[in-house]
Amino acid sequence: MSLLKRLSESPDERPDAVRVSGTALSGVELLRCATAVADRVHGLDRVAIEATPTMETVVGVVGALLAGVAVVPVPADAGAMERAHMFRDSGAAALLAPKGAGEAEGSGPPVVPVDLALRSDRTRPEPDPERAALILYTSGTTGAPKGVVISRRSIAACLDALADAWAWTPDDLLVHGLPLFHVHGLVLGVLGPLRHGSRLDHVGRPQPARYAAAGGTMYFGVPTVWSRVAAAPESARALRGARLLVSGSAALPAAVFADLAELTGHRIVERYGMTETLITVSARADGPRLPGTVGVRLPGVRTRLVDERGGPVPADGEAMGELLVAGPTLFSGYLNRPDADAASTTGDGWFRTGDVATIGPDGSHRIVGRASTDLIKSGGYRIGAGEIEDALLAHPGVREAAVIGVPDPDLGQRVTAYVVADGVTGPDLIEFVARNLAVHKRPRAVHLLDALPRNALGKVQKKLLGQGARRDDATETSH
Ligand code: MCA
Ligand code: AMP
Repeated sequence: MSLLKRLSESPDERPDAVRVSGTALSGVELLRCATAVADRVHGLDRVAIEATPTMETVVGVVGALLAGVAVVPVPADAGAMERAHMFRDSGAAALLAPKGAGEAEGSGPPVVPVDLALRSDRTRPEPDPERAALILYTSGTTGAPKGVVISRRSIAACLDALADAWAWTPDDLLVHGLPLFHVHGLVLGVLGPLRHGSRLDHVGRPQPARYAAAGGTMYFGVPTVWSRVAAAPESARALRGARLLVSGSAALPAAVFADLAELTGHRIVERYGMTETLITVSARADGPRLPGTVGVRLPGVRTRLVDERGGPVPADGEAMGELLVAGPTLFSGYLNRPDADAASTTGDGWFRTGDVATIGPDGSHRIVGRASTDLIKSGGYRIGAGEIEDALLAHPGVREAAVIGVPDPDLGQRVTAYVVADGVTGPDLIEFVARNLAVHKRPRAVHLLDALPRNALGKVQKKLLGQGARRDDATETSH
């Protein structure tokens, strides 16, 4: 079966089958357009793509997938350091970018333009399902982001399991505005509709008014998006006609769940996953949806809890343990990082999520927190404290840096930096990180200290940050 089953086998003739930031194509035309890209990249191993929220990104990704070429999405707001790392580490042979966009400065691979005016009707055999479909860069607690290699088979397994859980059919119109460089927006939000044959309206940015105007049956958002929808009652009420509202990528606050239930008439469906595992647990369209729980295992997925020594923790709904997952949706490994592969798996097929959870006797999962405070979730983005600390330390004025996530009503957590520095201001450092990494990874607040709190062994005591003396006032950004 083709990865993009419906698109490849019975493409939608409706002229607005796929709409991205206002540009619409029928499935038939999308397939022909993407085939022209496939003709250009066929034979390559991997290509990078400028993952802007545009039709060109969708066409480029689909074209590469048709040709069996793995795609490395480059975040639209990625800075110089991050781009250089992704190009070097992935070894991408080409960079797909909208025709006429011109390459951003820096020495990336040769640009292959995606031209929406080109068409091709060539057909090619379905690539081996074990081949890599995507390499997604994602943060760990330390160091530069790692490339998560995701096979075509894993994506197909995840999307089919979600179709079962959410009763996702060609009659649906999926609406969202999530970034196209992560699992949520790209795999679920683009490849999902193309596999299952539903229409897609990607509204560019996940703004409440745009969601309201789109008239979808199914909506995706991260908790920050849903909290903003709940704060815009008129837009929220416009979602009453939908079939399913889905939240994921971070914990949905119970108050947002309750507000949305009142305004939209929908109990939001929560689901849980990771870049490395894709989506593994979800509330079902035909099942209970309880605030604070993320639902039950998807078909084919196994989960269990372990204590700090790897011993079993009972699934009694009370006992907490680290959540391990196994099954057909798991990634193939980290690119060039056998050390990270070994550290993240048990050796017998279980992936260590690093999330602390409970599992009830009814199979319902509750995510309680993370084992490490060094992975921050802000606006649904996963941000490694170590990566931001390294970026801050690359500034010549910075002597020491420690980064934590501070609770934030809008973003879930707010990236907050504590630095010891000379002759540099908080805004300088925020700008420095935004330019070198990605805008969404920038600290939202920088506190300048005389020294970082350390224990007798010299290790920074992050728990004390925020409580200690400050050398001067914090710099808070407007967000
Ligand atoms: C502010 N801006 C700046 C700066 N400061 N630009 C440059 N330099 C600066 N110093 C500008 C930005 O360019 C942008 O402008 C504007 O400020 C807002 O940016 P930001 O604050 O980053 O955005 P936000 O509005 O706060 O974003 C909230 C959001 C976003 C829309 C919810 O966080 C988001 O899209 N999150 C989704 C994350 C996601 O998809 N995660 C899935 C991964 P302008 O507005 O003009 O552009 S998880 C996953 O895939 C798993 C498997 C799962 O479970 O789903
Ligand atoms: P990422 O790889 O960016 O998708 O981040 C994965 C992490 O997001 C997980 O390890 C969880 O910590 C978090 N996450 C995803 N979905 C949920 C959810 N529904 N509730 C709580 N945390 C979530």
